[in-house]
Amino acid sequence: MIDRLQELREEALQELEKASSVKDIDEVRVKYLGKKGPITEVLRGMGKLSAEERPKVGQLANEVREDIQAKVEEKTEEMEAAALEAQLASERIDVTLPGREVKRGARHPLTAVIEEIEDIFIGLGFQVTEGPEVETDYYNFEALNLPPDHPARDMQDSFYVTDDMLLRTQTSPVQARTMEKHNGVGPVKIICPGKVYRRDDDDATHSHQFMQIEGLYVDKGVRMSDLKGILNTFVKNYFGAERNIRLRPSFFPFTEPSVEVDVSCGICAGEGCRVCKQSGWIEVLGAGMVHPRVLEMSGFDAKEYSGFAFGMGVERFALLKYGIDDIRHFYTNDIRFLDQFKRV
Ligand code: 2U9
Repeated sequence: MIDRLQELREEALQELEKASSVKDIDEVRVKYLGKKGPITEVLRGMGKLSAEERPKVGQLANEVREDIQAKVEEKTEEMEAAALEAQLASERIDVTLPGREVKRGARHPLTAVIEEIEDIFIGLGFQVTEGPEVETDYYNFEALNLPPDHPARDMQDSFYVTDDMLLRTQTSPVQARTMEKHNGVGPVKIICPGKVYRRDDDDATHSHQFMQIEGLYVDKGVRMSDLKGILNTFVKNYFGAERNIRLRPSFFPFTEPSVEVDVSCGICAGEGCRVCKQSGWIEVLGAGMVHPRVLEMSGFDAKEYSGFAFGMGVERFALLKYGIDDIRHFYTNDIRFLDQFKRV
């Protein structure tokens, strides 16, 4: 029995030495020290021994158990320490490495320009209003005093969806709808930014889809001088305090009188250069006093109320501010172009 116990100890210790995982170790422990294991079996046979041999075998059996148990613990600790070492090594952070760049997006330049213009007009008491891009013929043309035979209503110039519906050619229908909702009661003081569509061949200065911002102020006693004051303040805020405006007579079906608004050239300060084609002025806006017929059609009494309206192309404002030479850059989404607006 003594030989058998010593053999078992040798075997167990050898197997533990070979064990390569905590699971292996546990299997060896169960195999030798478990209730059905060989050592327990040896102890069960001790009844057959003489009184002299029994304590010796019992003592040795305890020693063997303790030796195996000690080795199990030693190996387990070793394994756990090695596993921890491996984990620490794999998770090591090199704090001296340079940081990874966080990719940052940028507002699209047209969005940046729209938001800047909105902020200026909000500061002047206007509210931002939006409306549908697919419009009825009524709101897009008729309510704006564009007679049925007006060239702008030509199928060749607009994108018609049905006989009566089209992609809006200007944001003016939003103003007409807003006036209608006011039921003839002022004030209406809004700006309407958004996409508009016209059948055009795309080139450096034209696009079949572009952005407009239009404004409308209707109340009792609104005058041309109010229009001039608001546009002067707006232009100085957007382009710079040193810039001036001038108004030239023009014609639009929805305003009477109508004007074209120029801003003094920022390159030559009015002296004349290539940018302003030697004139010292750059055309930036159309505007005028809302035609009485337009007021009436949207439910306002033109004897009581008057108003001014204006319109501008957002791309043009962006081109002028950032010195961009081709409107198509705004729509081709070349990342090298867009990246330049990260700080805008
Ligand atoms: C209502 C009444 C009047 C809006 C106006 C202009 C003049 C104008 C152009 C500028 C460049 C369009 O983008 S562009 O091609 N716009 O010249 N727009 S007055 O007048 C309105 C609008 C709505 C109810």
